[in-house]
Amino acid sequence: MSTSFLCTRGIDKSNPMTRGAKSDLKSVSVQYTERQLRDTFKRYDTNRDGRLSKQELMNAFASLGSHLPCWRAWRALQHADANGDGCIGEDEFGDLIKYVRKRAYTIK
Ligand SMILES: [Ca+2]
Ligand SMILES: [Ca+2]
Repeated sequence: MSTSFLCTRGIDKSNPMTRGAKSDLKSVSVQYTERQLRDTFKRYDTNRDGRLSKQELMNAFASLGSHLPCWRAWRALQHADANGDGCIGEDEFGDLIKYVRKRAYTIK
């Protein structure tokens, strides 16, 4: 746990993770912080089993404004479901959030 959660307000303009990715958005927009994304996805664990199913992921992505929540949920599972049970468990949650952060959803 070396990640600092301090100073996460505002837009991270020097994000080294966005190599090659065009992210110059025309309008002023604010990206979700990691904290906000975690809260959002946790909220969509509607059956409270501590894991996010594909359906729950879809609902979460839809709430983030994804145009293709079904496809996005599938991609997120491909990326973060390390043990292949079709859900995002607590161990895999960090990878899920990293994946979502790269998509750079913005608060509307
Ligand atoms: Ca669940
Ligand atoms: Ca899993």
